[in-house]
Amino acid sequence: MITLFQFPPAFNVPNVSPFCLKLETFLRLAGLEYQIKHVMDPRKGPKGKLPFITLDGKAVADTAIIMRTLQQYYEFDLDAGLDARGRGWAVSITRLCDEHLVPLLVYFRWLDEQGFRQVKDVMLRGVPAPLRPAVGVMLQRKIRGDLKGRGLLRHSREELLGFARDDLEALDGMLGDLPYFGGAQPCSADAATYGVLANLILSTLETPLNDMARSYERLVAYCDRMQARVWAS
Ligand SMILES: N[C@@H](CCC(=O)N[C@@H](CS)C(=O)NCC(=O)O)C(=O)O
Repeated sequence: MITLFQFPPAFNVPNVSPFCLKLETFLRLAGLEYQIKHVMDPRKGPKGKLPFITLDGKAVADTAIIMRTLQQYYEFDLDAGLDARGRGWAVSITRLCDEHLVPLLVYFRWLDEQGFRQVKDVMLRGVPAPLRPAVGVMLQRKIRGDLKGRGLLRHSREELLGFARDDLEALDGMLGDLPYFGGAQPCSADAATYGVLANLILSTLETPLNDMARSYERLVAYCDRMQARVWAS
């Protein structure tokens, strides 16, 4: 039995965390049964991050490792329909989302004033109200450290938006007129792209990055298509 430990839904998307949404989308695409346990504190995970799963009682962390573990355990391959080039694209698209576009999303949620105003109460709802301002500052300090470590905070807000535009242009171009990043059928990269794009396009959050993502008509249509296919029930 798979138990998925993740944040609860918020902002009109099944998960406010692109990584949690990526993994649950993968589970649904694979047709695997799972139960969910909501957690608000990533430090409860074996690697200090969410999501993580338990598979027959054993904890596994990190979406890439979880996806690989499940594919080996249940003997399937979500990318079976892809040739070597397609597999290469799938890894590249996933890395673009996980390692670049998601950190930009984090910046515009947590460190940019407009985003932080909207996320702080929702994301800190598990924290007693009097402690929320101090915990908010603590989280912002941690996130600033993480994004500084990635080199992102050496750039101005406008330059970060420029990087985000490059990422969205790349995704829009790679999708082209295909229904999914996997082609006629979704592949593993669709889990990663939906995880972050739904959080930019379908989420009720208003940030300059969310606005920018919503200006890509094909990506908006893609999110609607994925939502109808994977999340309708
Ligand atoms: N590489 C990890 C990233 C997971 C991740 O960064 N999760 C975020 C939530 S979206 C988290 O738990 N952050 C807490 C932290 O970094 O301390 C994966 O693919 O699962």
